Amino acid sequence: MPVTLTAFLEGHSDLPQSLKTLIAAMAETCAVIGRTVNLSAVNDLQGALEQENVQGEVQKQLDVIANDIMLEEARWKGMVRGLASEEMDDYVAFDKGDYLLFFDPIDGSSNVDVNGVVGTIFSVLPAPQGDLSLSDFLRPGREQVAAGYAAYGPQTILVLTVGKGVVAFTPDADGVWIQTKTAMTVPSTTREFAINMSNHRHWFPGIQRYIDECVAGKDGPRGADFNMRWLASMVGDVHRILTRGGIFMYPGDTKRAEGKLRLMYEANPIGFLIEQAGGKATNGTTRILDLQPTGLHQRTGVVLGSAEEVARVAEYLSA
Ligand code: AHM
Ligand code: MG
Repeated sequence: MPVTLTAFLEGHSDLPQSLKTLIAAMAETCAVIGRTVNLSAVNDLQGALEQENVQGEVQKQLDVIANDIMLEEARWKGMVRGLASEEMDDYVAFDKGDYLLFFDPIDGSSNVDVNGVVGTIFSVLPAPQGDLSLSDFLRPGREQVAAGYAAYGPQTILVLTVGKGVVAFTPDADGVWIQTKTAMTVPSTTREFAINMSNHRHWFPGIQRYIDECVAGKDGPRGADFNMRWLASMVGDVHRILTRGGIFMYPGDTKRAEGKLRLMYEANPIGFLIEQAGGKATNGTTRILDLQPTGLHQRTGVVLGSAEEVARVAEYLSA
């Protein structure tokens, strides 16, 4: 008998009902975004808009549409007291709700027009009492109570943690989310890395050393051949690592010391998932979930995946 998302949540008697309702609403919201992505060519929703987000990045039509879908659903369910999105300048506060919600509505959006994997990433923290101010949102990732992503690839898949391991669900023919993975784990060793190699000349020496040793193969200092994969979609690359291991890096470098990826919308939720699967997630040296945010749209270097390889990168960076 397949386990549905509803049954999975009901089985967690220690989780507050409000968090279960929020996760169920998130799954439905991701299903709507997934269908919108799926139909984006016929509905002429691909391509860029003539506008930039708060971080100076050109927005795709789907970035804005998916953000609107997330806003509508979160408000409608009344579970979320405040939310912040990669695609909005400022946070939004609501009258009631027990949680703060952070999200990247379409991660990897440069992939939309080429039919590559994109996804939605989300992070849930407890909301404080009283009126919200910016400082209420600047909570470290270790305070997350749930996080996950939906990947819209050959299959739509929802990957979730509530702090008790990592599980995944896929919609069946009737749109019911069925559990398709239990206890996803990241092996501690790997022979596969993911990084945008075109940035090699900008990397700090520790990253260059790590990758150069991988590329040197079995005749190099690692004595083993390594494989490389790069989807330009964090959810896609992370999904592979949660499935068969690997290391993913988007480090700070000499061109952009603070890195590219966003702490609150990308690094924290993915870091929580990776740790729950037995891997490590750092900014190169410091645990992602311990970073104290100073701004909603703060960026961070990201090095995550198989624990032994992440530790080796940290060692090289601090040498
Ligand atoms: P986005 O949220 O604007 O799509 O940017 C994040 C994405 C990640 O999914 C991916 O790992 C990275 O940017 C790819 O960057 P690059 O184009 O430099 O390879
Ligand atoms: Mg993103």
